[in-house]
Amino acid sequence: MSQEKQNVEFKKSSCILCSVNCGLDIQTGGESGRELLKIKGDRDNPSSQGYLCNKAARLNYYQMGQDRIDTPMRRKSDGSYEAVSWETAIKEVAAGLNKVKNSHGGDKILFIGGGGQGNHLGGLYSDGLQKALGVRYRTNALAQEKTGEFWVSGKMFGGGPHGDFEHAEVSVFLGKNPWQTHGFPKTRTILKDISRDPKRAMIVLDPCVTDTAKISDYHLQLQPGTDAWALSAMIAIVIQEELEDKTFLSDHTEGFDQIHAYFAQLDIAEYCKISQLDLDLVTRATRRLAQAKSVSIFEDLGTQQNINSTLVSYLQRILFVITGNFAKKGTANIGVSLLSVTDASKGDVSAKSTKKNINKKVSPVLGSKVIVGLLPCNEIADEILTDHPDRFRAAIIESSNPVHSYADSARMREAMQALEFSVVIDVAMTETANIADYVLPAASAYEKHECVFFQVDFPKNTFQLRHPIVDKLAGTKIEAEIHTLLIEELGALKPLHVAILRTAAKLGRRSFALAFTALLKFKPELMKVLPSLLYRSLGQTLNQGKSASAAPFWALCHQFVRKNRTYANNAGFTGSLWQAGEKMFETLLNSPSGFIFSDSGTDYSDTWKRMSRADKQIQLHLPELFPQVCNLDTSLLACPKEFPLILTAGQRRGETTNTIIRDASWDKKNKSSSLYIHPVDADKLKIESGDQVKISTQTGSGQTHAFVTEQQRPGFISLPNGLGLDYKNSQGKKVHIGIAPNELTSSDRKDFFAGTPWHKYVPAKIEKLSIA
Ligand SMILES: Nc1nc2c(c(=O)[nH]1)N[C@H]1C(S)=C(S)[C@@H](COP(=O)(O)OP(=O)(O)OC[C@H]3O[C@@H](n4cnc5c(=O)[nH]c(N)nc54)[C@H](O)[C@@H]3O)O[C@H]1N2
Ligand SMILES: Nc1nc2c(c(=O)[nH]1)N[C@H]1C(S)=C(S)[C@@H](COP(=O)(O)OP(=O)(O)OC[C@H]3O[C@@H](n4cnc5c(=O)[nH]c(N)nc54)[C@H](O)[C@@H]3O)O[C@H]1N2
Ligand code: SF4
Ligand SMILES: [Mo]
Repeated sequence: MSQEKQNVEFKKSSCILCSVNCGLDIQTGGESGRELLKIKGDRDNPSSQGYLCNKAARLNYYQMGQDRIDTPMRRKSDGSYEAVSWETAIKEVAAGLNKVKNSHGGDKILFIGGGGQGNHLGGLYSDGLQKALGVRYRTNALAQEKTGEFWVSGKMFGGGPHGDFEHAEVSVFLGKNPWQTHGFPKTRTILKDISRDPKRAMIVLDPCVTDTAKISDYHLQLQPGTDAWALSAMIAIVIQEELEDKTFLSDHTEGFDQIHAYFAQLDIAEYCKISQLDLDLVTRATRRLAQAKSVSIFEDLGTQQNINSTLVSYLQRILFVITGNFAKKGTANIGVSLLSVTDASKGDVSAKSTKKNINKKVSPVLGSKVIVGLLPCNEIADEILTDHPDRFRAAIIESSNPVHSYADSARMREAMQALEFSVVIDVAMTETANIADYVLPAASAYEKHECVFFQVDFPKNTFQLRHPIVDKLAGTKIEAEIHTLLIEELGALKPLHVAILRTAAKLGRRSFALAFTALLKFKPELMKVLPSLLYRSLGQTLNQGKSASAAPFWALCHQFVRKNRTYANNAGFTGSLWQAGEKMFETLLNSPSGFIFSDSGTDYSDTWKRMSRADKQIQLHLPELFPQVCNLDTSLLACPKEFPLILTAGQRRGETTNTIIRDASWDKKNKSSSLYIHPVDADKLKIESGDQVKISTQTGSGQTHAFVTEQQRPGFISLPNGLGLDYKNSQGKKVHIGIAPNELTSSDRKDFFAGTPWHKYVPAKIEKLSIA
């Protein structure tokens, strides 16, 4: 048998390329033993049940990427990097951060990131590092898409409800192309089911004829940026035709009277005209929705990164609430999580400080809203590039590539350079790493225990603690170890306390629990670095220390059982609180395909209990937003004369994966980087598919090839997300393919409320380049 064959084995893991994290069965091996050779869907995964999409097959380009880093690096004064030992790197990074803390305060250190689509475990540990440093401000990608939605959901429901597309009679996709971008388990299977079933319907609001729109029943192919008008018209149709659910409204909502008068007099035909939609089509779609037993709506980047994004989040919720689509099967319900992603990134912004800005939860320089603990990420450069005394002086960046993913890359590079200190923790030499003072190499998602905290389903919620399936790339460390080393170097975790708990852990879990409780009572400040304390102590007893990084789940499982005893019981975690918590923790450790940790049974009305609002009444009138709803401003839609086209800077396509897979060697014909343009615009500019074009915006310009397609709308062009990376391909050659979308975007085109950017509405022009 060849060496290669001997190394071959299938192991359970999951895909890290989008938020649904399909379970995978992966055959590992190859020369190094560290390759992901064959990738299948894992039927044992309780959430994805064997489902996967085309992108998972490319994960080896992530795992074996030539850009992987295998040693800590320090930047020299000439901008190049030198390898340094881990010992040196930890000492110098801790000293660099401490220096900023001592001279300007820990609140001048910004934390960016926290695990992207697939790796949230490091986030638990970085939380300890932040607390040890007194970091107060954080941001990550959620704060350029979902913060407006989170704010509205919080105000209206006191919780974050999600649609149930598997059971909904009518599914609505609003600026969302789930066929390509997923967003809920087994997406394509469910979309196919809906489209085949004559009793169900799909409504899509999208300017493009996407793969989702193609299989929909009602495609409202609106003018870009006009969703607020289209949704207002739909609400007005419900109200003017008296299709609202009156019983639901009187039993469960407040504020209907306050919004009723406005929609009752709204000129529906005029609003449809602004959206360039056929009144009859909008009316039919709205009646179908209003008369359905259950409706679920999914909004995503098409509206969240567009004009009026927070207002659209509000309007779509008004639409499903007035039609009674909440807390029932097939409608919006509130799931439970072991730890929510937003809890994990909330931070303690409002704690203790006497400073005015901090108490009001606003950003230090611009005074922008901090929503779910996150600063608007497109304003980060503006929070740094100023002489304001409260500007950020340092940044810790983990599993995020802000120089590529935040608005106006040139300004983000300038901001990075203006910092007194920066450190990037990543698997690859990214555009952001390439400009940091120190780069610390992390083990990949397949080389360590990992998990995600996206658990939004109802009635069952699953959790998967993935196990490492290949050896670590030599020279890398897992995030748990990196953060713990930094915390120890900062003196926030003492060997004595670790030693006490280690001894107790050897005597068994009960003894550990007693010692742990006693120690925390005596030294409450250890709460700040709890994950690292558990990692160093209890962790050493988990699978002979090989599963040490899973130790914080011991506390999380016990906490979950205490707070949600019935749900845990339904999922099989029975007995005393202690027994149920232990059982859950053991199951978590030993279920590499994942397990169901919470089951609400069949009673969807449990969603009411999960609303944090004491009165359990949905708020339909939000005084912060309703005046703007009544005064929608068409002047926002205008483009400057010299930039007459509207660009989507960052469309998801079948091939794109944010910047997680950097090496696009699988794309032999370089199809993924093209600029999509409608034949009407292409004819005017004499452009044919394959022609090189230059695209310019008010911020920057770039070159790529065109692809002429009827999928676009006239006047509306698109570039893919995640392209324009500088990477080494599998042959070790330096490559740059396509345009980095944020070379073309600006940080001042943003939502008035949440600061989310208008990346889907960038005024642009294109020219055909003559072939040299
Ligand atoms: N293949 C693939 N899938 C992914 C990702 C990936 O990189 N590649 N990334 C993941 C991530 S991080 C995210 S956040 C999600 C995003 O998932 P989506 O939001 O579905 O992705 P996009 O393609 O960016 O935008 C969705 C749609 O918005 C439409 N749109 C543009 N302008 C407007 C408008 O004015 N109004 C309306 N109604 N629609 C408009 C576009 O035509 C597009 O079809 O995808 C996830 N899934
Ligand atoms: N113009 C424009 N800009 C956009 C968008 C758009 O549509 N248009 N979309 C936005 C959206 S929705 C999103 S979600 C963001 C995404 O942007 P970011 O949040 O910046 O992240 P990703 O591109 O997903 O890259 C994830 C990073 O994690 C690293 N990584 C992977 N695995 C590990 C690991 O195990 N450990 C560590 N430490 N690092 C790891 C990868 O190398 C990469 O650098 O981009 C946003 N930016
Ligand atoms: S990219 Fe595809 S395989 Fe991977 S998690 Fe998303 S849907 Fe599943
Ligand atoms: Mo995203």
